[in-house]
Amino acid sequence: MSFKNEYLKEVMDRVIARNAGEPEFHQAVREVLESIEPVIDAHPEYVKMGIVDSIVEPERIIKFRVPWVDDNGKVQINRGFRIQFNSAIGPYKGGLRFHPSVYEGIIKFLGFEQIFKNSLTGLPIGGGKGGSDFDPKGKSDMEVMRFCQSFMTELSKHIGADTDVPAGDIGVGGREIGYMFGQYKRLRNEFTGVLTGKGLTYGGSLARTEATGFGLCYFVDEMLKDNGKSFEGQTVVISGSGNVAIYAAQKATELGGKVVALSDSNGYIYDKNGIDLDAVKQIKEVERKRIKEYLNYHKDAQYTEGCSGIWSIKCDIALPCATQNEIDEKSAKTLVANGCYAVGEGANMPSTLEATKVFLDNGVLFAPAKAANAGGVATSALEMSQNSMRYSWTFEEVDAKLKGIMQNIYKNASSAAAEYGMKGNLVAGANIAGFLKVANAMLAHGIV
Ligand code: NDP
Ligand code: 2IT
Repeated sequence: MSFKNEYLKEVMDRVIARNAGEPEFHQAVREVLESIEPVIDAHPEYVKMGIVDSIVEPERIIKFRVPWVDDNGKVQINRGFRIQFNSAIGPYKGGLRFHPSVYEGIIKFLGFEQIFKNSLTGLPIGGGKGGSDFDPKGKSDMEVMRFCQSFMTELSKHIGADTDVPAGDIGVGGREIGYMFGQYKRLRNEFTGVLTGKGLTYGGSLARTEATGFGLCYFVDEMLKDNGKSFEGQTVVISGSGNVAIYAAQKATELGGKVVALSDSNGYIYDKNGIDLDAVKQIKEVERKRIKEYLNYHKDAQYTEGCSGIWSIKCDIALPCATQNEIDEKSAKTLVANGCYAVGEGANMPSTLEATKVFLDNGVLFAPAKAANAGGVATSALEMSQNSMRYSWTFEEVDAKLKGIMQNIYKNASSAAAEYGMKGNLVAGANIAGFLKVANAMLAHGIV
């Protein structure tokens, strides 16, 4: 796709030249810049003050060596990253990803997305992201602990409850957050809300574990209702079987949907009777095993190797909750051909630009990641509030706030789309609504 606005085209070209070899970052920037074209046309002050040039350039990139000793006494070296992308509306906020595919371009794309997502929550949080190419799979608890301690030894110099507050993402859950929090507390001799997603015994928020998946379903439910539909009686396919996928499956089921498939990076399971989530939680959360083990619980379910085949299962609603670019143009066309009429993105950027176009061109109700998965970080911000107050809300209180936030994001994204002449296009609406708040804060701060 090309830009009609010459200035945006120049910004895009500069981003590609300056961030060579980082296609995921280019993709994330392209989607936002295309969406905000009518805003830029209408607001010359953003161009004059260099707002778009600034917003695509991280405020700070921290990159460091992470040495640790494995169970055989051998020294291992990984790379650590924290990208503090934008602090116009609050302290940097965003997760840490531990996965072998992590490199600077992945963290940059995630950090960039986080700016707009966090803005959409309506809460005072800026955008950041971090992680490492460390692979927690197959490591012992003690190896994971030593890695997390080493990672935090460096990261602790750059974060703080009012500066930058990391959380989880792929490969980083309660266990990792606990080890990192323990190390931060020891190094700094302070007990503050420097990380979110903490355990409930040491400052975590009720409903944070469930928040991204629940929030995704609250958002999709809102979108369905606005179009005269609901989850009731619908067949739902969900990719992934991690934190986001499990709680999306739980809420989709509570709302009356039938979830028939889940996956991991090896393959996917199909259970025509509806997935047994207790079995999945036992396999994934307790035993940390592969989704294939589901067959030991349900002999009549089917397992297929390879993850992209999951999109060939006939469904009404698809919720990609694994990773970036997991739905390409071909998978999108298959979903549409099989009658899928709604897609809610739980993962970050799970649809390629081409796949997104297929959904939008075919009138699929499409809930884009920035808006639809913002419930996780929103609840992280609620955890920060509770930590500041030294107080905890009940599960019901946090869940009700989360639901209200997701309904508000839907309202704001759909009205921004309508205001700029793209009614029903939530990709454009979310990007525009997220951008405006940050851009106006940046204007107010002057050139900084
Ligand atoms: P988890 O680590 O808990 O689970 C990730 C799941 O996705 C696993 O089933 C994993 O399979 C699968 N997966 C990961 N990478 C790949 C890959 N390259 N190919 C195929 N499958 C893959 O992570 P989360 O559930 O927390 O995160 C899932 C997505 O949601 C990510 O895109 C994340 O950025 C996004 N997200 C997470 C939020 C949160 O609060 N946790 C908030 C908002 C978005 P396997 O076990 O085989 O690796
Ligand atoms: O992508 C995301 O929004 C997250 N991984 C959650 C970030 C957070 O700070 O809770």
